[in-house]
Amino acid sequence: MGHPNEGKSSVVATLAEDDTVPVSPTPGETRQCRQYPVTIDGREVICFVDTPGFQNPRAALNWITRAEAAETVWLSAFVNANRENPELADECELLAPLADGAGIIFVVDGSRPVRNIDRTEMEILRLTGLPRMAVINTKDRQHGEYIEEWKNAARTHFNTIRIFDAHRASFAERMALLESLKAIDPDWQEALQTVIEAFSEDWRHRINESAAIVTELLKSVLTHKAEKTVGKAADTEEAETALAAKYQKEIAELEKQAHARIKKRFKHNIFSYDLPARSMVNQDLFSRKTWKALGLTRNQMAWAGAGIGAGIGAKADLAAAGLSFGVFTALGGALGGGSGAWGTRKIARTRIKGQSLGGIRIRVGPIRNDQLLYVIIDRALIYFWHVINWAHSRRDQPEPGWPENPELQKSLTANWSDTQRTVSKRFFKAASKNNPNVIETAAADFKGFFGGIMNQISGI
Ligand SMILES: Nc1nc2c(ncn2[C@@H]2O[C@H](COP(=O)(O)OP(=O)(O)OP(=O)(O)O)[C@@H](O)[C@H]2O)c(=O)[nH]1
Ligand SMILES: [Mg+2]
Repeated sequence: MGHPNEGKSSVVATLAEDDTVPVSPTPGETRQCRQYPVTIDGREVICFVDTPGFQNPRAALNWITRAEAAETVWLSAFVNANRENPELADECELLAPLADGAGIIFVVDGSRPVRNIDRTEMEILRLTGLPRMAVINTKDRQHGEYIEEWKNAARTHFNTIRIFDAHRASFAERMALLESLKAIDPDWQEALQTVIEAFSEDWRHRINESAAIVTELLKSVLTHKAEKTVGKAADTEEAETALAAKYQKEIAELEKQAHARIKKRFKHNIFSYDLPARSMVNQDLFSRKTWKALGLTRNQMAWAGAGIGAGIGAKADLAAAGLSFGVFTALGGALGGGSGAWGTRKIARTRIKGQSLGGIRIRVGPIRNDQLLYVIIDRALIYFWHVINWAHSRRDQPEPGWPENPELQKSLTANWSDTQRTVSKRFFKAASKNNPNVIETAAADFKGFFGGIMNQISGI
């Protein structure tokens, strides 16, 4: 509840994690009460009600003080008596949920001073006798200078006061708000404890599922390949380039799908962001800049580029493959002779010349180079951080420079300990083998480990 345009709907959207709640800069956006139930595992755990702003609090308070009814009794009397009264119809609409026993979260904008009209609204809410919390929401973060003034004004009217940034609240901050709601009234304790537990359990689930999504992504990347058969030796070079591009596009698509799944798991429908150009997450997965952003040295870069090639064919010659994505050129039956004989691209091409072949099979992937996998992991972690830190009330686009946390501007995997890397390496190695049991065990280990990392990220 609150005055128009203070951020009531934003608080509801953030707490209920519902990005369908209409939030807008136009005062009077919310004209009618609307319920936003939170359902976890098919069970409604709590229901938030978004209300319109007070329109005529003075007239309402006049009526109430004349009404001589005790506490909550006046609420239904007020609503019944004034529904048809145009002067108080809005107040009836917003007070109706209270007549049904709802608790109150009063939202004020801490970046503006307290006015008399606000005191009138607070007085009406005090007279309800219902459990009530004041939430000081600083719409303009540069101007939080009225927070103290608001605290003093709200103290006499509310059981508890919280400063809560509706557009930036993290999961922990949301839970802290519910915790203090819990403390207001003994009758609320048990119900709110259940709500907090349900939210926390669901949060843990989501993190586990996100870890599973990334594990699956890595598994797909580790086994992914693109293949093509060309008829003539002269066509191989062009086909190789096209195939390498196709392969990269497919890997990027796999990654995109995994990110979308994470976003969905955190109930984001409209949130879409473009990170600043310098963020590695925004780089093309295979670009030089991406490798560089990870802090690789030149050598490593060269090796990384060639490494992908190296993975492409067991015998690929690194020198020959150079910095391009190497391509394993398997020759058609006519050449035969076992793969060892024509392992490198160069040899393969020489041999192709002058031979009449049944067809040339070209394959890109599966990769053998861990660097790409670490890039994918880093990007997944950064993406995950964005998703969990974007409040459902926000309708704008992330500003340049976001995230502000410098820890997230660089590679996180680069700082992993040897032990942490070992789990990943074992998984990468296992995934390239053809033994499903080995793969599953290593994947489960990695998933567990990665869930822990995601948990840490969610606290950053
Ligand atoms: N920067 C910032 N803007 C906010 C915050 N909370 C609300 N706003 C903005 O303030 C405007 C009003 O927010 P709403 O949540 O729609 O406010 P309301 O109280 O529901 O408004 P009515 O329904 O019109 O009474 C919107 O443009 C929001 O984006 C906040 O925490 N930070
Ligand atoms: Mg609203």
